[in-house]
Amino acid sequence: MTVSAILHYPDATLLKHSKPVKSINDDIQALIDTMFETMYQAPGIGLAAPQIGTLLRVVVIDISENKDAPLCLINPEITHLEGEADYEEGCLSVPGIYETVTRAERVSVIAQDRSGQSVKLEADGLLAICIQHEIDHLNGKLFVDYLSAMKRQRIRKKLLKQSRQTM
Ligand code: GNR
Ligand code: NI
Repeated sequence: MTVSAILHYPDATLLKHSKPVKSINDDIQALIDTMFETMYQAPGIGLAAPQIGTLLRVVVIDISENKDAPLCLINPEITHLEGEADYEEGCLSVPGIYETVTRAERVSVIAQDRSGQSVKLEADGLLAICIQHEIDHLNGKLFVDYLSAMKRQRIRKKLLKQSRQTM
């Protein structure tokens, strides 16, 4: 069992685009295990590989109360977006900051699961929000990118100050 350190905004790795997974080998299985461990320990409802410094298109999610519904999406792609929903979001890479973001209310997603099977998923509510948040991470985008430049700058300064204090 391995838990990784989670990178914090404005770490440059979080702004990079992740590469598709070509083959779901033992290294990818180990990455997925580490991602679940790291997410559950944090605790969070989702985690994308770039948050632990791996620029690959792998996402783990568990929005269940009892943390017994693990969902792993490899190379996820949104095929349909519908409606609009506001939700107060947080991010393990932007600790202590919560702001309202508007996203699609419903999404359809295609991906591979950890056994390499193609899966199609339709989601609404918190799961739809979380899927969009995690796929943004794979594209180097964070929820703070939806906020005003002024708010983002304030958050950036606050987190830079925090990281200096913990060095
Ligand atoms: O744990 C998390 N909670 C959360 C709450 C509202 C909207 C999105 C999220 S995802 C976040 C974990 C995380 O940072 N995933 O990338
Ligand atoms: Ni996040």
